[in-house]
Formats: sequence, structure tokens, C-alpha cells
Amino acid sequence: MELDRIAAKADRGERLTREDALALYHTPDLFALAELADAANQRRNGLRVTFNVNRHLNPTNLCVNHGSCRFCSFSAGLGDPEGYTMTREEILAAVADLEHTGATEVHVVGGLHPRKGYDWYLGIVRDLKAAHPRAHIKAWTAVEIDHFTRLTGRSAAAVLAELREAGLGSLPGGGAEIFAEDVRAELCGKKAFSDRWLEIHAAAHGLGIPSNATMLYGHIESLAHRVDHMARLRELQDRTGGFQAFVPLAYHPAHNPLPVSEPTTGLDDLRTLAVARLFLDNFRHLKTYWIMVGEKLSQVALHFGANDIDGTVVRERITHEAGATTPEHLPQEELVRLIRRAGRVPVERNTLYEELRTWV
Ligand code: V47
Ligand code: SF4
Repeated sequence: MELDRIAAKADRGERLTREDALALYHTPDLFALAELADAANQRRNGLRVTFNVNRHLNPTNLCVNHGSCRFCSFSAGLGDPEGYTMTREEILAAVADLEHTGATEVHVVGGLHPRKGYDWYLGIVRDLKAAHPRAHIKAWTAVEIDHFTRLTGRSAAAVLAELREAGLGSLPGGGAEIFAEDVRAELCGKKAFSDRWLEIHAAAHGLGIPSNATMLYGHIESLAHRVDHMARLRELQDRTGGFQAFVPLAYHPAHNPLPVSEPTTGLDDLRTLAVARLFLDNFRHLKTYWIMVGEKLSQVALHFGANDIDGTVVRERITHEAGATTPEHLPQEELVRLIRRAGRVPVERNTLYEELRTWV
């Protein structure tokens, strides 16, 4: 049987093909798929499940691509009443109690502001680092980095090196969406092309800046498009080894122009994680983002190949503007409880996956 053949390959540590990944997506035996993904995860990470104590910050929602990224419910155009741009003081005030809450990371992403120059973005990193020297600043997606290269006429490597100098520690994985060019053209025609997204992450890895990778799924793409997306990531990871984690992002359909009205189902969310664990054999960490799939499903995801839960977060706009009904914050104790009750060992980590505390 197809699944047995793929299981034997996975057991031997043999790389799965795109066809194998599609067969896994189509298998009716969800529990056998879960077992395979869980075994692959446990070979890599044992029973340990990591989380981090972090804070999300979205300094502006104004974006030159407003309206053209049709899945985005977060952005606004100049003059829109719901548009906002935080001042330097507001940004610092939003994270003023960072150390007090035990947070070790600030995750910073936002819109491509129509009026602000690169110095504004660079200054945010510099200010955050100066105010919180021990915190890890994970900032700006490849889409933002691409925007900075256009604003400055400089290379991605030059911009990244300067940002690192200012205090940037790593890149988040956003902006990847779906790499297949035809889907991307329909989803977000104006935004950095797939090759450019990959090129910018390669440039970061070349400088020793680690990054994450995401995939926005559950909209107009096919399962083959998802597998193609993961295949391109696997290929880059073979070359650089610079990706820390893969984070599938479940599409949320409210308040945006994309003509897709249904959210993803729990089974699709779980299947996507399991296929990712088996197909992305060179990614050590697979993150379930509870903000998008819910706390309870994230707990179940720990038996479908995920070994990492993001995070305490505190305030989240991108998914909540698109209709998410999850809270915006989970206290650390709740993450520990969810992991423990899943029969796993909770471990607090920092952004670089160094272990800070274990709950035995
Ligand atoms: O880039 C936008 C996506 C991303 C919607 O790197 C949407 O550790 C669902 O990248 N429905 C931002 N998703 C979030 C992100 C992320 C989150 C957690 C951890 C990490 C990490 C990265 O959210 C955007 C875009 O791909 N997004 N609109 C929507 N309607
Ligand atoms: Fe702007 Fe990012 Fe939203 Fe696109 S997805 S409109 S680039 S904020």
C-alpha cells in the first residue's frame, strides 16, 4: 500500500518526493499519517516541545501594497481612518515592560509605509535594541527587506548587514505566501517575487542571520502548489541550512478582497503540519501558530509532527483583522499546561532555540 511504501522510506531516512508528499496529503488514514510524522519528529526532537516568551509589534499598517495583496486584512492606505503609524515613543512604550514579563524576543513586522524611508525602519531596530539590549529583535520579512533595497538602491546583503549592526538578530518567515508564480500573481501581484523572497533569505543566511519560513495555505492554491512551495524551501535549506523553523499559516478569510469565504479545517491544518514534518526533512523545527489554528488544535498538532508552539505574543493584528477568534495572548503557564497535558516536556527557548528552562 502507498502509505506503507512511504512509511518505509521515512523510516530509512530516505527523502520523500513531491509525489510522496501529495500521496500523504491524500491518504484517508489520518492517524497513520500522524504516527509517521510524530515518529519523524521524535527521532529529531524527542518528547521536548519548545515555546518562547515573545511580543509581537506591528509599527504601521499603512502599506503601498494595500489592496494588491488580496488576502491581507491588516493593511490600510494613506487617508484610511483605520490606518496607523506608531511614533517612536509609542513603539518603546508598547514593549516597555518586556523584561518584566520575561519576554526574550520582539517580533516586528508591518506594512511598507508609503512615506517613511528606510531610516525609519532601521531606527526602530536601533531604538528597540538600545532600550532592550538583552532581547532578540526578530524583524522585517523578506518583503520589507526587498522594499528597503528599492528605497536605498543597495543590495539585500548590504541592508541586512546594516540592520544586524543596529541590533537585528533574525528574520521572521512572513511574506512567503505561496511561491507558485501563477497563484502568487493572483494573490499579491505587486509583492516581491518568489525567487526574490528566497534570494533575500539566502543573503541573510550567507551573513549568518537565521530566518524562518512560512506558507499561507487554504485559499486559492492546490495541494500541489503547497508541495511545490515546500520543495523550494527544502532546496534552499539544502544549500544554506539557515532556516530555523517552518511555520504553516492557516488562511483567515474575513475583511479582505480575496473571493474565498471558508477558513481552513482542523484536519487540513493537522495534515499540513504532518506532511511538512515528513517532507521538510532538513527543517528541525516545525511550529504550530496557535493564534491561527487555536490553542486546542495546537496541542493536538504536537502529535502530528510539530515540536514548537509560538509563543506568548500579547498583541496580534494581522490574523485578528482577518477574523481570528483566538485570544491575542497566552500566558506562559498556559503554554506549559497545553504541552504537558499532551504528554510532552515543555521547554522555554530563546529565538535561536537555545533551551532556557525545562519543566520536568
Ligand atoms: O506575512 C496575512 C500572513 C504573515 C493573512 O517567523 C495571513 O516565526 C492568514 O509571518 N490569514 C505574518 N495569514 C505572520 C507571520 C509569522 C507568524 C508567526 C511566526 C512567524 C515566524 C511568522 O501572515 C504574513 C502573511 O503571510 N497573513 N494575511 C490572513 N488573512
Ligand atoms: Fe502590505 Fe504585507 Fe499586507 Fe501585502 S501582506 S498589503 S505587503 S502588509
